[in-house]
Amino acid sequence: MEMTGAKAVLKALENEGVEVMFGHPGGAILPAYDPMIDSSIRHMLARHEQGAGHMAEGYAHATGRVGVCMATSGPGGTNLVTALADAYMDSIPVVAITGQVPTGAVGGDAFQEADITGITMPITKHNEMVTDPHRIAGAIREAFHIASTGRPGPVLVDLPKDVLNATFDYEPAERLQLPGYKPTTRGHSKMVREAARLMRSAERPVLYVGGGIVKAGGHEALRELSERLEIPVVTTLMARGAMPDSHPNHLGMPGMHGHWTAVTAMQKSDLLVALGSRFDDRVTGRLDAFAPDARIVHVDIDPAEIGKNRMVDVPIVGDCRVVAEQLLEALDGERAGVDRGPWWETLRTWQTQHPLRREQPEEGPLKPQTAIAAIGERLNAEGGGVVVTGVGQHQMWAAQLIDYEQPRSWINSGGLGTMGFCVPAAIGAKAGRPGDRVVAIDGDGSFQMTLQELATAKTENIPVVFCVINNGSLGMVRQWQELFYDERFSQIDLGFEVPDLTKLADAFGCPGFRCDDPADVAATLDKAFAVTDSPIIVDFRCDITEKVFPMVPAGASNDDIIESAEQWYAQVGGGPAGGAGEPGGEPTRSEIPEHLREGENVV
Ligand SMILES: Cc1ncc(C[n+]2csc(CCOP(=O)(O)OP(=O)(O)O)c2C)c(N)n1
Repeated sequence: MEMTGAKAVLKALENEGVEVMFGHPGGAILPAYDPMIDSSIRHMLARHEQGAGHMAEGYAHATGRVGVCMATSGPGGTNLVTALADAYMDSIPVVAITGQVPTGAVGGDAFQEADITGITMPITKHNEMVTDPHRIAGAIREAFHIASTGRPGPVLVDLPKDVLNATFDYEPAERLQLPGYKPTTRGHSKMVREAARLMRSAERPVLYVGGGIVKAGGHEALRELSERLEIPVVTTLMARGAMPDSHPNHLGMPGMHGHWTAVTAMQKSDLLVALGSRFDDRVTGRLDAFAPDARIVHVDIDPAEIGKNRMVDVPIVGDCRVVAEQLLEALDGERAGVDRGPWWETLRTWQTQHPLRREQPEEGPLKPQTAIAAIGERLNAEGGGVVVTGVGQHQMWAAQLIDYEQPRSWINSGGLGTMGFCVPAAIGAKAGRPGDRVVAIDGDGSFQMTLQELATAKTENIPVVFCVINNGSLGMVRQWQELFYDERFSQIDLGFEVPDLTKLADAFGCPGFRCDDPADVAATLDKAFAVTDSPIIVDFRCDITEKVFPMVPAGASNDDIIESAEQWYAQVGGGPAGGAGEPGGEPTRSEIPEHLREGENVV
């Protein structure tokens, strides 16, 4: 069939089952925006390409399908870069389509030319500039296949304008031409048997579960493994929801701001079964002091992950669901292993001795933890939904304090830690799951990085509840400056008033509410959740001085986990100089002991 390259792009996307995509037009991609008018695909017009990229991520994360974003050449493509890097770090399947200057102009510094395949080489799973229209269908087919199979990730297809404009005889891509690309999904049976043997015989095992289990749809097999072998589970920041928080075998989140019991169970374990987790430094703390007595079984679809950070005893390359099912099979009919009673007794004791702590004085100020926990309770009271966050303290509290019962009910930027992720990702999540409640919990700093996408939410009719945990500051940076920089607060004040979030809501045509009194939180959420036909903003004005605990200082060992400000100051001496809402004053702390100092690590 005769058609233009641009039409072929839309046709190829339709053939992949794309229903919605996110983008922003411009000169080089203009030809592809024309046939969109006649296409079944809904295009949502983002206000900034970074927003379009995060929307595609939010959509992919919430649905498990590939998210699609589109941008023009040059600045359009470079604006996508942060979102692509984010998707790469968190293994999110995204296909990005970019326009490019005509092939004859490539390399000549033409207007809006940028070498986007070169720029995104290290942050995409694969990318390609298509120089022949006959290749369009195949390139797009392969992009979807590569993005969604094996370890998922972003793929970029760059389309020069003359290729989009060319008329040619279109044929759909029948066969994939990827001879070298064959992800291994089944684990090696000998390794699986060996892993099963260790899992039966370990005295203090822990299932250390990462985002890979969610991507593989392995949550049911995980639960069965844990129940059958009585092995406790920890779920990383990327895996929240993979094991229900209400399940008694679930110890919560490990890592820098993880539950004390989850962190310590890993430290003291004699066997860690890592399922789709990557021994990230936020989980391991100082690597050479991490889980010193543990043998390691590491299951990952990406062979490059295995042994990357920690020596492995039993490496298993494969899909987490498939391997978990293989493990169940291997364990079938076997005698129960050792008595796990003493291990569970220890864990239960720790759980009672080391609960997450939070306090809320009746008279205020409103604690951010109070607002966040209330949002979670409100959401779970109506049967759950999807929580999306920005990056900072609010993200950690939302991971700690909200119960996640389902996979894909928690979306955040874990690997790259991208402020500005929340607003657009929440829009994408809601676009993919219009029947589910989507609540965005953002920091005032993160919110201000992409708040222009509220316009997209409004005009595309995406009713997300945007809760801003407004502490007037870059809270997480403030926390580090308080703890590690002698309370020398540098460049963290945002102020509570600029922008005035209720007026901002008004400007975007959304309802906006403010709440700064703990007594009003429930009523404010009732009002906010009653709005289902518009995006809505809630400005929770919170105590600026709160800190996220537990905390393993960056570069410290997990054995040095700190549970409260009191414990921190008892160890390092002194106390916080400023009162509530009053940063500053004379630093009173003595030198921080070396093992608790901030390492060469990032906030
Ligand atoms: C794009 C980007 N720039 C800078 C940072 C470093 N950073 C991490 S947390 C944080 C502060 C976040 O402030 P806010 O969004 O208000 O959340 P809070 O910590 O107050 O909850 C900063 C600046 C980052 N993660 N991402």
